[in-house]
Amino acid sequence: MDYHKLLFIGPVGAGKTSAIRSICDDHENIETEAKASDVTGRRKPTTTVAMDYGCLTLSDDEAVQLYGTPGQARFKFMWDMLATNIAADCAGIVFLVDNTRNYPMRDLKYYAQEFAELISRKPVIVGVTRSDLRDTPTLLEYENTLEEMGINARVRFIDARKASSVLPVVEELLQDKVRFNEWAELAKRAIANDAELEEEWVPVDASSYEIQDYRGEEVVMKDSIVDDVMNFKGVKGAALTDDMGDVVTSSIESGEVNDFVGFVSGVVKVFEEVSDLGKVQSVSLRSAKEDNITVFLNDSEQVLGIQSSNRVSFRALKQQVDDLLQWG
Ligand SMILES: Nc1nc2c(ncn2[C@@H]2O[C@H](COP(=O)(O)OP(=O)(O)OP(=O)(O)O)[C@@H](O)[C@H]2O)c(=O)[nH]1
Ligand SMILES: [Mg+2]
Repeated sequence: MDYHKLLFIGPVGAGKTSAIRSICDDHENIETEAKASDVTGRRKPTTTVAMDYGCLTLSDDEAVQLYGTPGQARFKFMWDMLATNIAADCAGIVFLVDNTRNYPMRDLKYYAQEFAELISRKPVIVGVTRSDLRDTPTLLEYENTLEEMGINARVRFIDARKASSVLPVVEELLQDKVRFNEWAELAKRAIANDAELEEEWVPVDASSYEIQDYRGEEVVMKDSIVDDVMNFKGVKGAALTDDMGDVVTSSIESGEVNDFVGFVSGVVKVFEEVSDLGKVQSVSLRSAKEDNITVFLNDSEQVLGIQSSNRVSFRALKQQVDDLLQWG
């Protein structure tokens, strides 16, 4: 049997697990799903903690092994393991992006950077999911962003729940690399399977699948964001302040650090006025020896300060906070 590998990457909830489940043999994939105990759970009941695996048999002597990454940055150790080891010899990458997230282009850039080495030497198709719920950004915007990043990838809208939508992407990535050529037959069977899958996966409690579509409204941080942030690896404390710099809630013991977080909100307003750099989203004080302090500002003029170990990457922290802000 000749095996070909494909790797599915992309942000939380983009549909990596769903896509692998939809096309693998008998939908018998291996998932390492955990009940999403954090804010992800408000959007979907489970999240991948290690990896997804499924096998798609093409013929008696060829099969495709489908690997999926966890989307959450706190399971990042698996990204390396998949990209440099388990799926380093993959035939291509399916890069899924969720069109309903607040900043899909930011997601695209973030995961493109994290998987840059693999992306530079493999064919990539960007599959934009949930376009039935939100049709912007357009494919052209994705194409332009990819071009700016110097990434040569095709972009398609896909529905990760449906084999009939995922299979053409698999075909596009593999057609030159496999002997198998009965894709049309496979697609026909897939359409039949889609109906089966829909029956199988009707959620019992439909409300848990409800999607809060972000359409540019203001994001308001809840007090509980402090507890949520404390679950991030390497975070030692968090403080939420109002636009006057008064602490609303904090898990940071040092009064000076709390004051500093509040102080930043005032300074940033002045900074935005005198510079023409536009809106400041975060300010980070990085230390070579001690903890870092990062202050995130949002449109509601609340301020979230995070004290974290200097080993925590700012980019990973920012991505996690972004995840919280759109689901919190
Ligand atoms: N409406 C709609 N829902 C979709 C589409 N694609 C996927 N979904 C849903 O989006 C959710 C995706 O969840 P998962 O497949 O667990 O996402 P994931 O990328 O594996 O997420 P993590 O493992 O947490 O990183 C599921 O509830 C799917 O049913 C789409 O095109 N439209
Ligand atoms: Mg998953």
